[in-house]
Amino acid sequence: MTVSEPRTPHAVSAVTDAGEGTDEERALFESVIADDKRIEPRDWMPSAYRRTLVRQMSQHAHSEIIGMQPEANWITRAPSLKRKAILMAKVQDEAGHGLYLYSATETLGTGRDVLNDQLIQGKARYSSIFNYPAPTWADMGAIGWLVDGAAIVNQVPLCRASFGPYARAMVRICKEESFHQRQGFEILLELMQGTLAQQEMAQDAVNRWFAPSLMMFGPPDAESTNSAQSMAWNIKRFSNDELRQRFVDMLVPQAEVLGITFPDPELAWNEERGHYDFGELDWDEFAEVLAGRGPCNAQRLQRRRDAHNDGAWVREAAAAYARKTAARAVEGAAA
Ligand code: FAQ
Repeated sequence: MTVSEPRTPHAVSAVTDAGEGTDEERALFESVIADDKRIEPRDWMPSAYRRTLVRQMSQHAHSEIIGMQPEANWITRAPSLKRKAILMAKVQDEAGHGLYLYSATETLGTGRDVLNDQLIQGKARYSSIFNYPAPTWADMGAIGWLVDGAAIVNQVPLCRASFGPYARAMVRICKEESFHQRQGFEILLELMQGTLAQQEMAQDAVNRWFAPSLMMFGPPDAESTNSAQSMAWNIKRFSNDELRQRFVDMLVPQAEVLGITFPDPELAWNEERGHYDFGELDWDEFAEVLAGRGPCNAQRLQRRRDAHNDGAWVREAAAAYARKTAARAVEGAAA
């Protein structure tokens, strides 16, 4: 099997709890999945399918929102007006992605207030990658090229996810991520054509973001607890390791254009496999980051909590306005 072909999706049954729903509802759900069609919010679905979607989609939404922080820090320090405008547009796009994804998750019956509470109370996951620092301008290039690059490779197959609102949200998100990746590549290209100090700054940023960006695809397949079921439901189309391999194969020729190297002595073309081999990642580090002990976990969450608290007056004002408008409508109807 090549990595460009989806795996046969039905290694695990689509309906996991035979006690749920009527025979007809279960059969309809099974046939929609088997025919690779879309489940929509009003359709019957197994509660485990709903839970998995809420988990994955909300984690994804949280990642977009927390993911604004490393780059937002650089808006005031971007080296030119052009770079500032581009970076602002990108960070704004990430906020938009978070909003589409929270809205799509709400169609499954879990409100955004609940999801937001889970995030600020530290009970929800978001992507490991956003717990690393971005100390130099070159980090903006490395994030765009590597982080958005990994996001695209992971997310293009999600445009065909079996849940309609998620799949449709992903189409627009992926288009915007392609622009993000290119702007990151272009920042690095400019630095690599600059002074020695600029070249070193670009190389240093890539050295720091390379392995964490490969970890974005999740644990190795053997340790991926959710993959088999998510693939049976046509939510995931490729395994974590398949997508990681695809990403490495895509990056190496791009790195050659940039004149940048990766900090992996085992990275080499394997003629027999038709893919690049690469070294084992530090899965202990990944576990530490997931456990909340990465370099910036505490800082990222605190910043999100502060932003939420700072926004209290906006929520109160909006609620007061809604109450006033509703009361006026009642008065108007009575008059
Ligand atoms: N970080 O069984 P699997 C972006 C957890 S958006 C943290 O393999 P699954 C755009 C996983 O949740 C980036 N946790 O899980 C941007 C599970 O724990 P749970 C976000 C991770 O769901 C760019 C456990 O490990 N993208 O970058 C990670 O089948 C620049 C076992 O793992 C998405 O969310 C991780 N890296 O596969 C924004 C894409 N990996 O929940 C701003 C949608 C795994 O059972 C600036 N999500 N875990 O407690 C997915 O495709 C999947 O959820 C995976 C994980 C592939 C992330």
